[in-house]
Amino acid sequence: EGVGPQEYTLIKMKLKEPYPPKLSGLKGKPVFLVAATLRPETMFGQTNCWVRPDMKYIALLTKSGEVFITTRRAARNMSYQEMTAQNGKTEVLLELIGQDILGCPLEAPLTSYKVIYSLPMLTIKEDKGTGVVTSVPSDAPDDYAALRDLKNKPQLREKYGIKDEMVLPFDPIPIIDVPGYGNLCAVTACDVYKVNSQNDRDKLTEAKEDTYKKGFYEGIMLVEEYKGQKVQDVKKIIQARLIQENAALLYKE
Ligand code: A2H
Repeated sequence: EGVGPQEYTLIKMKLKEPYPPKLSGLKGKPVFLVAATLRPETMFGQTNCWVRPDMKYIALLTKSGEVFITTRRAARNMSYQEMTAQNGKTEVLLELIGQDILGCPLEAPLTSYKVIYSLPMLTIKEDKGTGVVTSVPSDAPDDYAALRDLKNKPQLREKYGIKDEMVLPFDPIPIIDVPGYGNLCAVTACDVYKVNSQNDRDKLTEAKEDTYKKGFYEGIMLVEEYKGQKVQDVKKIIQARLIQENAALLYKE
């Protein structure tokens, strides 16, 4: 990929108790699904979290005593970035697969939905970020396509044990205006590039590149606190705010 390391914002999404059976041994401990994002300023628009049902994850003990759900690969990177209990060593509390943590209620920072759910996305890569992805369907074409698939396909929900109420009430939230593309630019882009499902990889790549550039260079914030400000000008400010509120961390790979 790129030349130097890529810096991500790790968003902490708090798992609500009671935990699913596989995680019952973690009862009483603070557990977070942690998602690597390039767009911290879009966290106002989170509608759900994505995990890949067949992918392996671990529960990692961090030095602050919190438990992070992530891939082993990312946990290793975290240990070099002084996030784990003993510097340089990863303390693994348990191993699981995505299926074990699907349909779980979560509290995520900044979004107007009080509780969101972990849902299946089949295109998550094992060698990027934490393997957990936060979903912002207003501004990320991949997220919009995958959420629309789940909304339109009852059999897909059924296959993964996802209840209607974890998906159907969650609509994209207008958080950024892109002149000419409107206030739900991922929805517009999926339309323009004729994306039919999350498996339309080539079209999604085009839609993603287009919206990513437009969002960054031309996007104007719509959310109350940052209304009228450019995405470029508030991105770092919102990232710093999330970190300061202990809702996020910096992570490189
Ligand atoms: B982004 P890059 Cl609003 N597999 O966050 C697939 N996708 C992954 C991933 C994985 N293992 N880990 C992270 N990602 C996603 C927000 C967002 C993102 C918006 C718009 C565009 C966008 C909300 N989802 O990314 O290959 C995460 O989604 C477009 C590039 O390192 C992360 O940021 O460039 C982004 O891909 C990192 O991808």
